[in-house]
Amino acid sequence: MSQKPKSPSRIDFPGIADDQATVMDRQTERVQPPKMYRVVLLNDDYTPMEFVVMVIQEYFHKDQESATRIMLQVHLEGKGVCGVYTKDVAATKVEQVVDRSREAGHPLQCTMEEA
Ligand code: TYC
Repeated sequence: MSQKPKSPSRIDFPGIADDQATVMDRQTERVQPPKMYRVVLLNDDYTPMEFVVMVIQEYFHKDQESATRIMLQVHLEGKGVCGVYTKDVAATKVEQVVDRSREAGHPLQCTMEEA
């Protein structure tokens, strides 16, 4: 058999005649960039500064200088952004930071907010 293959730009839907088919608007087919989320540390009076710097280095891949700058921003202004990620990645970071802090006996708070 040497049938010409169907054009890839058309799809047959069983039971729907061609003249009843609705074609999606081109724009609605476009993939949207994912929403992004800031992972934020909050200040408290008890978590040691060195622990916060270590957390920022370990989970957000900052060098000592950037980590110290972010920690001081949180300490002086109440909160600071450690990074911006897709939803799942941000949620995982929040969980890891909170778990690590509780294991160490510190009340450090970490949250995410839509960017
Ligand atoms: N304020 C804390 C202290 O004086 C340090 C600290 C910084 C705590 C940042 C939390 O997210 C934080 N030991």
